[in-house]
Parts: sequence; structure tokens; C-alpha cells
Amino acid sequence: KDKKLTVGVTGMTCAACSSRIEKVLNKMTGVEAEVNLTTEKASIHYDPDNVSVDEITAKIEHLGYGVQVEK
Ligand code: 9UX
Repeated sequence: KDKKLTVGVTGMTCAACSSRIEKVLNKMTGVEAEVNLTTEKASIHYDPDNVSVDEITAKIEHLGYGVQVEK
């Protein structure tokens, strides 16, 4: 199963920020993520059998960034 999720990410100030988040997210089982520094958004494909939205957003927060799940 593949679900799509777009979240706003605040607090990224350089390209290393976005690639850092991307790397961490892509290490999660069932997650494929692309983080855009300019738009401050993360485009995420995830398998709800493996991972929850809360687990994904918690990872980003623990790295020190702000997250808003778009509805
Ligand atoms: Mo760039 Mo981001 O020096 O946490 S990596 S600001």
C-alpha cells in the first residue's frame, strides 16, 4: 500500500537541513521522502502497514524542525 502525505517543514535554513531530513526519513521502513528547502515542504510516500503519520512527523520534530501536516 502506498499513501501520500505532504507536510510543511519550518526551520530549514540550508540545503544540508533538507538532505538531513530526507536521509532520516528514507531510512524508515516503508517511507520514501523528498524534502524541498525552497517550498518548505516534504513530499512523502508511505506504507501505513509499516509506519504511521505520527511516527514520520515525530522524526522530523526530533531533528529540531517544525512540522505541519496538510489537510
Ligand atoms: Mo545548515 Mo540546517 O549549516 O540544521 S544543516 S542550517
